[in-house]
Amino acid sequence: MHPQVERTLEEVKRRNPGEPEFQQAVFEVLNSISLAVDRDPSLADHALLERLVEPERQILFRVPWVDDSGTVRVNRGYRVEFNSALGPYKGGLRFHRSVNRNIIKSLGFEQIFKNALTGQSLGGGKGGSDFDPHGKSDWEVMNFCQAYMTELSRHIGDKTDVPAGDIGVGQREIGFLFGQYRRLKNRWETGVLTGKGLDWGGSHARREATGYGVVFFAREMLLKRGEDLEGKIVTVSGSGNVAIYAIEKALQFGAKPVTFSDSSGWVYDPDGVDLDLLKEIKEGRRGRVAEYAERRPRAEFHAEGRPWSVPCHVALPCATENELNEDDARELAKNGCEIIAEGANMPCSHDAVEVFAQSGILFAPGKAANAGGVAVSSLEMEQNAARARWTFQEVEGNLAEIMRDIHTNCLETADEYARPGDYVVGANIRAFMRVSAAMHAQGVF
Ligand code: NDP
Ligand code: 2IT
Repeated sequence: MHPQVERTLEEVKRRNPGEPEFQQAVFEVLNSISLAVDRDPSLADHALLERLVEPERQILFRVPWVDDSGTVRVNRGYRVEFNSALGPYKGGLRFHRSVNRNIIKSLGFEQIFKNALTGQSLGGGKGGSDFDPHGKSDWEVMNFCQAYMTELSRHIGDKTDVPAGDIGVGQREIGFLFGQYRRLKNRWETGVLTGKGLDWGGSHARREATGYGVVFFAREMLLKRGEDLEGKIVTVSGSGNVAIYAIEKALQFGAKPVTFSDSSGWVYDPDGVDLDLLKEIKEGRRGRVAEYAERRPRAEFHAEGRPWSVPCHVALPCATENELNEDDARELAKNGCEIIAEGANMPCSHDAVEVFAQSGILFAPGKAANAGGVAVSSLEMEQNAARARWTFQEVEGNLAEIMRDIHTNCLETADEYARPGDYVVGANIRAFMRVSAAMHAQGVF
């Protein structure tokens, strides 16, 4: 590793103790960037790396709200505005009990590079809260969202920082957040949030974008090997926004998705996922995946373990970080898996990624493979600015092209650095070149 890069990493560890996911995210990126700095040390001039790993701004706030029994509850709210060299801070909001500063910083850091890969004018940020939406009524979720936005509204805006959804934040939450923002500002400023409903500033295909994009990307990987998705067995984890629409697009391409999961366990359906049933349970009723297995003759529900023991050609982890470890990776390799594309952010552990490399499994990191969500968010912002509404086909066509371009750019950059087929190196260096050029051009800040 280049000494300057190594020093930066050491400093990150020293200054961010007890933040393993953030350190992991920085390590993954700097490990690749080191190759570029070896070739051109001036890339690291003016403390560029030290500035890159330090968020421009971190906002931490109290969120008091009242539950259905009249009890006052207190959560923590976060927004990390990491880097705005390429555009307004952009990235999702996560509501999950595991949320803390470490998680939000790691996601915000990843987002800088993901957003750069889309080719659009987007900086990177992330936010959220340790609020747990499971088991809460709609009123409680609304009360919480209103309280959260009351503080967040001071920091965001269509030209400053534009949040969207992530785990635990879907269209219901975006609606409550947007309503409160409007109430506070008295402005129809649709570009302040993305993932909105179609009739109030949303874009066609934003709901589908991340999952569809992951499958477009995985298909590009297969096409490069002279194969296609038709007839391929696909294992998926998660059963939220990303997983459901990855399953939908895989089915449209003639593949056979056979698994999904949630925090209660996972399901294997050897007959292929019945998407209508899955949507009815997860989108319609916010139910548990075990209900699916009760209604399909050959489907199995497993409370323990993970879907990665099921033989497949393509695996799409679409739930959460570090949900696929070294042992899972060995199991996938043993069963002949050819391709892994991350729908979630950082679902594969560092050791798992090493196993993929040793086993010849092609691996696409989330910052490339799941960039379709934020890319369509940017298209939503474009439509908001122009007061326009594009058709589903137009947006989906744009998304397919963006994913194709990201795939080509990753491979081209990997080739330039003599690492053919290494999507991790390709994605990290390609994105870094864009961000670092903008930071150098705009002076020390
Ligand atoms: P959702 O909240 O819609 O769904 C998350 C799914 O993952 C649910 O099935 C949930 O189970 C499961 N899950 C969450 N945490 C855990 C856990 N600790 N253990 C087991 N299962 C878990 O979120 P999304 O689909 O939007 O997000 C999924 C992943 O994709 C995240 O990593 C997110 O950062 C990433 N992503 C999302 C994008 C988007 O546009 N939404 C864009 C790019 C990446 P349960 O139902 O039990 O909670
Ligand atoms: O991780 C992600 O890219 C997202 N949650 C979507 C971000 C966005 O701004 O659309």
